[in-house]
Amino acid sequence: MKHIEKNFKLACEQYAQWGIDVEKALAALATIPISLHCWQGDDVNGFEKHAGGTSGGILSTGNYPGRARNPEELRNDLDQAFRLIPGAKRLNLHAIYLDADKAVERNKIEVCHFQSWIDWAKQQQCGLDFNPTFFGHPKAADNLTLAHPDKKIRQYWIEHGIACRKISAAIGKELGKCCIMNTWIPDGFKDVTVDRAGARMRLMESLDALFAEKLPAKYMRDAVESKLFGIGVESCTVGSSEFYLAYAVKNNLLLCLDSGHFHPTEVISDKISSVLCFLDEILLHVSRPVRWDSDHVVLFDDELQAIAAEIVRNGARKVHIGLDYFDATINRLAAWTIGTRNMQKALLSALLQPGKELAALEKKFGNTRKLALLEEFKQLPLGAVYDYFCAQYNVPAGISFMDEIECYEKEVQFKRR
Ligand code: RNT
Ligand code: ZN
Repeated sequence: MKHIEKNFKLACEQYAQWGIDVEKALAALATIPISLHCWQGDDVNGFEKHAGGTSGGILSTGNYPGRARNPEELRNDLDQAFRLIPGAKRLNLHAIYLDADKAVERNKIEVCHFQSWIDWAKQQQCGLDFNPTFFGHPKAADNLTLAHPDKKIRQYWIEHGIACRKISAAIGKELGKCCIMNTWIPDGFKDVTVDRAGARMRLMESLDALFAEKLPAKYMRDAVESKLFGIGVESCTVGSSEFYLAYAVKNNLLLCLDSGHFHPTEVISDKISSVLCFLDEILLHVSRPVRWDSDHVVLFDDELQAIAAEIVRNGARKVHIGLDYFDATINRLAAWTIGTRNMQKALLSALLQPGKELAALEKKFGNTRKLALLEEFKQLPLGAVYDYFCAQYNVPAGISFMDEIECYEKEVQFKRR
């Protein structure tokens, strides 16, 4: 504790030499919530009483012991993760994480099936986000849902989407915190596809029906998420980037940019400022692709720092930050903790940059000094400031969160086998 304060003071002095107010940066960081994705805790299985599991082109690999098997275990794990992550947090739920004692058809789910999550969120004083689940279901077996050629199947999934929007609005109302609902569907084709236009027109019609009812923006907002390809849908993804970009702009929805859903050298950090020219708000799924959309735990790497810098430069309130990865080869709680803390460190690093000075240099073609300054800031003591942020929230600083995780897995998670 003592050394954290000592290092923090030294760090403040170093940043002050560049005119940076560290306290101000920390106060700003504290207001930026990060939405933790519930699905890291159980490898995207969910708690439906019938079938379930992933499919739909996404895949969680690994068999690290201790996966949460029911809502209560998942909430216990989240409680523990929340104790290890400072700052503002939200929880992102998927429809398959319902808490019901019997099987409920997906087009029949209601807010009562999520009451235990709402109660938990109240306890945590955090907001909830929501996702309809269009995968892991017999009616999604063809990897086609809202774009399915069979009208009855399309109708089933439209009804699921509508049910989820109502749930999202009810959640937002009850918590007094707006709930972002993100729609991602797996729809696509494995091989040479001839009627791409037909599939996309069907998707557009289904979405129009799904989003037809206006719901109060105060309680819920809709986002749509594109994708490049998935396992088994390598040749055509109906909800492509161009499709959803146009659909979001036309219908004034949020666009969700997932960092794993683009060509390997294409980055979402460059897209943020482009889409914000046309949309008021966007949603991010911060993930890490390794060779493909592999959903690895988010690292403190160049792209994460670039994403965070763009969020800070474009106004943090316009960008909702969600995480989206699932790694079952390591402790799942550590996966949440490491990824979320990395996101915060990247935001903090951006908040501690001399933004105005850098922009001014760029404007007058002072590119050499700009580059030198950006590189200089890489060696300022960011870690000392982040440790202090943890201490402010009474959260373990540095690597010490791992001691708690190792203790928790021994006492709780490993006993689940
Ligand atoms: C899939 C999308 C989607 C899912 C979650 C579980 O490629 O990224 O966001 O990961 O809805
Ligand atoms: Zn995603």
